[in-house]
Amino acid sequence: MLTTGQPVRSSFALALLGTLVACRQTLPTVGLPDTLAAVLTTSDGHLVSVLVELPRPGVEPVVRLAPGGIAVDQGWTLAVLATPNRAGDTETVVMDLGDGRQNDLLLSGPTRFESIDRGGVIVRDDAAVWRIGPAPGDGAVPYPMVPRPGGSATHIGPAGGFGVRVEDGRLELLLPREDGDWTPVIHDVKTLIGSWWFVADRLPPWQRRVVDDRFKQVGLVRPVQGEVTIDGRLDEWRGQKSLAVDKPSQILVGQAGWRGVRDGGMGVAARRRSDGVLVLGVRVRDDAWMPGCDTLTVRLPDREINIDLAGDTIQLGSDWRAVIGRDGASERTVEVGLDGVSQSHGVVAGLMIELLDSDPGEPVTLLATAPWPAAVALGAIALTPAGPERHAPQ
Ligand SMILES: [Ca+2]
Ligand SMILES: [Ca+2]
Repeated sequence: MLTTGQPVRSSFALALLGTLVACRQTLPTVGLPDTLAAVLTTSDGHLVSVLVELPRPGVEPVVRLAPGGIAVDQGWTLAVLATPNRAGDTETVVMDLGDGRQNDLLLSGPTRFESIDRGGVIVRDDAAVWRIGPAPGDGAVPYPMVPRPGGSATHIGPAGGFGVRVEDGRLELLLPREDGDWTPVIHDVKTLIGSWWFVADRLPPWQRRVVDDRFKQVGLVRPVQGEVTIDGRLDEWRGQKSLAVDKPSQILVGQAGWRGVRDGGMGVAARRRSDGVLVLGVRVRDDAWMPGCDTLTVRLPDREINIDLAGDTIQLGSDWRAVIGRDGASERTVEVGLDGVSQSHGVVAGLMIELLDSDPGEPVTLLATAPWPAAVALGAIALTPAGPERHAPQ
């Protein structure tokens, strides 16, 4: 139940094989899936959807997350939103994002989500297994076959060997070139509801829009050890890799009005000084500066600061300070010193950096390093080579 689209791809593989035999060519890589979509539940029971651009050797995987369950496969996309209410019931919305059909249903009593396929979502309650489709007004229909919950799924592509599984609370991928080694990508996972492999460039335009509108990239700011003077000048950061925030998948609000990297974008890096202070170095690019509106926000789970990019120095208490410099007309250089902020496994938990770009007569654009604070923890394993330390299962 966990793989769909196999017949399509298998017949494609057969057709491709026929062509190869006839032409005596080597196997091309065109047509191999380059993206994984998965819907999963987290350890705290939330439905979360993930897109992973398959990691290549030496290149970090790009992980994008969306709240709720969104199944994306070559040719169809289905969304499931499930909200438990106080009575212990679950308000469920199943949407076919291709034709706009939407089915709202209240599922009474404890409900477990088992899988998603083109026809809808499969759920289980105390009594039975049910299918809920996207047609408005349709109820839950008894589902004859009991799907296997979670576990691993393997996709037979033209080269074979793709796999996805949940192991010890981690979503892991198997890729053909990795000699049987599973790559962990997401942390804090309870169950795998469904997974699909596809070629992103071959998505129809409407599906591409769904992907770009709903799935947002998770980026981690990883501090390195080093000294830095908080003066708004980024000279000493030269040579340090920064996290670029300048792509549509990093725009949380106002994607339609964003006109590219010159309109608004930033690069973020971090250092941990020997005195323990965490320093962020941020280079912001904008085509029009709006005093009081263009704002850099540093967000941590228990605190946030808003930095007006038209200012020069902002002191917040005795422990946090920001200094803003200028580099030509279109760039601001910001250094932010944060005392008392800890990190583990090379990552500051829940750290998000946002840029609010406001231009005269235009709607605002909000770019961010991650879609929501908890997403940083979920995606942390993908972006730190060793991943968080995990205890053996009890
Ligand atoms: Ca400096
Ligand atoms: Ca702008």
